[in-house]
Amino acid sequence: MTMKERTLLLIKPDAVQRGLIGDVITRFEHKGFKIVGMKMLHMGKELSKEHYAHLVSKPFYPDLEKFMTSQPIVAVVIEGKDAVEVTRLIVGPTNASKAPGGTVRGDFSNSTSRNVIHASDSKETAVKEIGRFFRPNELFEYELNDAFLYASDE
Ligand code: IDP
Ligand code: MG
Repeated sequence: MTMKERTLLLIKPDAVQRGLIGDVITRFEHKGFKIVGMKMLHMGKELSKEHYAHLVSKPFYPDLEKFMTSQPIVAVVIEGKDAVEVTRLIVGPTNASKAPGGTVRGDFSNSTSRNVIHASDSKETAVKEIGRFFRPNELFEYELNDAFLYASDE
């Protein structure tokens, strides 16, 4: 069943440092998703431990936390048809070295740990993760339309 959904993206420090914020967001706009929330923030250690709770016991966690808290990130909520599943397809597999061309990770990274972007992995996770990064009044309801293209310049 197709559904209007929201999901969370995090543009990771490597992408921010490399000047890829716009390129990454463009992929989702061109696919037809609507941006309904967006902010730059510094992820603290506590937030990292909460966000990556499923990975805290892994040997690579200390490096992941150091990386994710090292520089600002950009959090984006997008909305559209089957947003969670379709977004994961656009993002590509975790190991960017193996990610197909055409995916964000396949096109912009060659690393598992510095893989440009996070995307929620299920509808339930998406709801939790959006609530972790955004207050309700930081998310917006609006219609996309082309009326501005016809605005009078007089
Ligand atoms: P995902 O980002 O594709 O959902 P997760 O398994 O949830 O993948 O892992 C979260 C993040 O942790 C990855 O995007 C990557 O940055 C990092 N990570 C996952 N597995 C490894 C690993 O084996 N080595 C180093 N970093 C990893
Ligand atoms: Mg994940």
